[in-house]
Amino acid sequence: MLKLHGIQMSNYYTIAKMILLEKGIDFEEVNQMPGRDEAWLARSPMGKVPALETPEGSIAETMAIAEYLEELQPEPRLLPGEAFARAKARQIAHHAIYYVDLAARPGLNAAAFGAPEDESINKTIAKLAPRGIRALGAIASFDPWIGGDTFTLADIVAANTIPLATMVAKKLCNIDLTAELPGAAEWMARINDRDSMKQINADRA
Ligand SMILES: N[C@@H](CCC(=O)N[C@@H](CS)C(=O)NCC(=O)O)C(=O)O
Repeated sequence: MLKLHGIQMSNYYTIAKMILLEKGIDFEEVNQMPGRDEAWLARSPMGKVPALETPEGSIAETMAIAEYLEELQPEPRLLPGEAFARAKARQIAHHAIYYVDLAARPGLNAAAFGAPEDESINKTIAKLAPRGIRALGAIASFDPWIGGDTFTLADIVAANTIPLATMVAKKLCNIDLTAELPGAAEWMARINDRDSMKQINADRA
C-alpha cells in the first residue's frame, strides 16, 4: 500500500493527501517531520515533506506525486483529458505554488511559529504576494471551480496554498489577499464542503 509521509499541518502534505482521498486510493499516513537525518533524506532529498512511499521507492516533490497518482489511477481525473484544459489546470496549480505560496512562505515561521519578524521579509511579501494573487485572479474563474466547470488539481493546489498565504500576509503585512480575488470565498466554501477537505480538516484538528 502507498504510504504518505509528512505532517498534517503541512499544506504540501495536504495537497498530496487530498489527491489520494479524491481518487479513493488506499494509503497509510506516516507521521514524519521535515528534517535532515540520513534516513529521511534518502526518501526526500531536501528533507521536506511530503514524500510518497511506493512499492518501487520514494517520490518527493508534491507536483511529481500528483502526476504519479494521476497516471497510477486516472479516474476520477484531476487533470482534464484535453491538452489545453490540462495545461491550464497545471498553469493555475504552478501559479499558486510559485507566485502565491512561495511569495508568502518566507514569513511562515514569524506568522505561525513565533519566530521574530524580519522587516525586509515582510516588505518582500507585501510586494510579491498581492501581485501573485492579482495575477491568479486573471486566470481563475471560481465558477464554480477555479478553472471553470471541472474540479481539478488546480483547485486542490490553490485551496491548500491561498489560505496559508492569506494568513501570512494578513498577520505580517495587514494585507487582505482574498480581497483581490472576487468569488474566492464562495469557492473555498465549496472546497471545504468536499469530503476530502472535511477529512483533512478533521484530521488536523
Ligand atoms: N517543493 C516541495 C515543498 C514542500 C515544503 O516546502 N514542505 C514544507 C512543509 S509545508 C517543509 O518540509 N518545510 C521544511 C523545510 O523546508 O525544510 C514540494 O513540492 O513538496
